[in-house]
Amino acid sequence: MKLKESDFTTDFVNEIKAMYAVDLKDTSALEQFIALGQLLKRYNADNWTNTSKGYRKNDLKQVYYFSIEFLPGRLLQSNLLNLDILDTVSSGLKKLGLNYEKICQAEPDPGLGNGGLDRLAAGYMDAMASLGMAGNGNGIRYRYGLFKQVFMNGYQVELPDDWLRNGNVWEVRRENRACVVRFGGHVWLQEQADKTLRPVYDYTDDVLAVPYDIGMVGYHNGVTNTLRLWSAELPPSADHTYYSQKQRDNINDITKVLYPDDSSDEGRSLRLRQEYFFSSAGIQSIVRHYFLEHNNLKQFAQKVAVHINDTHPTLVIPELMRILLDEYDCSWDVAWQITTATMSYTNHTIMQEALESWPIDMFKGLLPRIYQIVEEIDRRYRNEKTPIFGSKVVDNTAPLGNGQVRMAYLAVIGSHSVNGVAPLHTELLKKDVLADLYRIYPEKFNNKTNGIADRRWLELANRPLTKLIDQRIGMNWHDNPKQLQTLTAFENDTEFLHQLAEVKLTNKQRLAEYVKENMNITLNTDAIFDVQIKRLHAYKRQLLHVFEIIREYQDIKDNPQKSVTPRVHIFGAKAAPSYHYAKSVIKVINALADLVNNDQAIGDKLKVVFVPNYGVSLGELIIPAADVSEQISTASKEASGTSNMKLMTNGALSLATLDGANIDIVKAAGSENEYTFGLTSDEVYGYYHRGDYQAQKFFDGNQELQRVVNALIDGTIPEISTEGREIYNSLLQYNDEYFVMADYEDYVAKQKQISSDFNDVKTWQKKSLANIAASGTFSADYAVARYAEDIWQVPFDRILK
Ligand code: 26V
Repeated sequence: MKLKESDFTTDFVNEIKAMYAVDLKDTSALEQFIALGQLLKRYNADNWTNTSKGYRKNDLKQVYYFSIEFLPGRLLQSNLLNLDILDTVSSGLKKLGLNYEKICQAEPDPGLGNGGLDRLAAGYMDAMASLGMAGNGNGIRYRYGLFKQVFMNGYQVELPDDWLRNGNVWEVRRENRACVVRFGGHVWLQEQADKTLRPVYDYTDDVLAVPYDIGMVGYHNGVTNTLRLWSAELPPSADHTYYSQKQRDNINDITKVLYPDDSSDEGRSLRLRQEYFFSSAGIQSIVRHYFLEHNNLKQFAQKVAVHINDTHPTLVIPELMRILLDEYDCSWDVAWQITTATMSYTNHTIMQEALESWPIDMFKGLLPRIYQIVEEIDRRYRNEKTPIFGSKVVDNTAPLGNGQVRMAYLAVIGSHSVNGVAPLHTELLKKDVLADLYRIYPEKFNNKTNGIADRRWLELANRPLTKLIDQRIGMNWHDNPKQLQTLTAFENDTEFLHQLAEVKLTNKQRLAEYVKENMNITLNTDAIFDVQIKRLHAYKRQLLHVFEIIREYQDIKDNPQKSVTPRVHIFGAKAAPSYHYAKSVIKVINALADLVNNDQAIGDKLKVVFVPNYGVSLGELIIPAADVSEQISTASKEASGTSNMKLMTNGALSLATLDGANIDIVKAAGSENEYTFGLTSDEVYGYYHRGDYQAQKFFDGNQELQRVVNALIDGTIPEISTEGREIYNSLLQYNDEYFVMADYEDYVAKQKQISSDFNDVKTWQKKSLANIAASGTFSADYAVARYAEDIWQVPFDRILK
């Protein structure tokens, strides 16, 4: 949009006056942020209305991306960037004597997700709007987001994330679009005059689903799509229904708090209620919207695509069936044809523990009509497939089995497309996790490698690098990130490589200031900033990184005179509150940090920083400052990873196993520009098949490793006797489930190589440049374009080169 700076400052001052009735100088940064958000919403109101009107007028096919979590990050800067008024607004605010940075930081970062599929979903919302695609998000407006992490005596403590305390300036409550979602009660089928059966519901618990819409602003294209988040409320009691306190609590609880990703916990009926709540509300609103422009169901699947982001929204399948059967009198076959043609599903993990299933008794009690429909899906599936594939295969893949409703199987059976998120992951789905279903429906399976919101992670998070790139190759890459590739022309340009190093230093200084201010640790910005930021999980192997730190520590202590390349090891990671092992690793890292950071003999050579409360905003600070990107999961376990892509585009070199999208990163940037190590996925599976992995052997064969592992239990690291022993036992007594011992030697060799290579600044920066240049292919714009073309069949108007 066009905006004159002077118009902006006048508008802003007026907004402040209208909202707070005080002078500008008497407002807080938070108030300034809220006023600015309000003003932007007004500036953008026509775009938002015209976008949805345009979709309706042209009867465009719409995508509805269902995800139980969205992790959008702060929206102020990205809205300013996408509206093309970032410079005008920031300089206008400066003219008014205000601190633009502070205003940005006053925005609460909504933590409405755990970190994997949810950040991906938010990035895809941005990409859909930026491609000019009719894409809508559908999720839950949690009153409390993912817990806030603090450390007390090195232990993780979880505090509530009260992100809505001051309201959410970006949202619009749309009470007139509310709908009722029914739980429990009894359902019976009543014969109608025309002999058809209709379900009748008695004694249901009704919940009102109220949508809150957030505008998803497209990049420089005037498009604003909608992310719709549902909130559970008491239904209006026109008939003076009485609700007990318990009933009120039950309703309010549905959207009260986001579940942390410990989905191995079975039997959480509240989670199942959350899943049906937003699936049902979303599908009801889609059907209602469809019938604004159509008077029969013939075109439904040509006009609507529903995407199931992991299994949590799988109940959209029986819910759409329910509406088509019960409210529109469709035959089963017609309803099933429409439903499967509409639905598509992404799987995000091969971890068995995370494959959702619900005990039938719980499911039936909570969702009696939906259960009847799932039963019928199951019955027809068995009837159709058993003669062809035999009862063993069909038993293993049917929606109902072992007393459970198996969500992933239901999702595959009820969709026309199933995708993994990196080539290796998709192959493993076919060969292992969903192998029997792949035999039955080979045509449904496809890969869609993940992508990241590069405008957020590069243009916004790393302004100095963006400026430098713009100076060299112009701005075309902002629309077509693959054009970053043209940067390779400068791979031998000493001046440019020097400037790249300067940019990195600036970003490291910015991070060092934060760490000094918040953690009182002084960082040496000449050191290698070695970064591992992701959830804490055994398979992600933060422990292997810990081993390297112990090794470096012991090496410096043994050889005080030896010259070393200084290192700063940076961690950011939340552990699920009930994940005992992960919490032990956190304690160990914090104890190790205390030991190392306070040892005079270590000084500047080694520091360990565990930044508490890692999330999108901290990522924006840490990622641009990274030299090394730790992507060290056990091969085959990380479906894709996306921090690997974010770090790559900011010029970090990957230290990586051949897992998930690391494989594709190495391919794109060239293996000479990354550090790969460790068992391959085939080797890991080889151990599984033979059953002959022996951690003890690796331990016995390597004295250095023995010393490192013993540091967990011999008092080297103070105050970890319980946690250290527990981890020690997980390795030697329980045979090291994630092959840490097997990969140790190779990992350490690559770490040593890094320490040596880092000193050759020019060669290092050349490698860094190769990463930046090759990173454009991992932009979410391309990923979403592939979904649009192959799965959703929806048009978009940005031309991608
Ligand atoms: C994993 C596990 C592992 C063990 C115990 C319980 C549990 C619960 C949840 C999960 C992961 C859930 C799905 C998820 O977020 N997957 C992540 O999706 C990202 C986007 O596709 C992908 O980059 C990550 O590799 C993948 O872990």
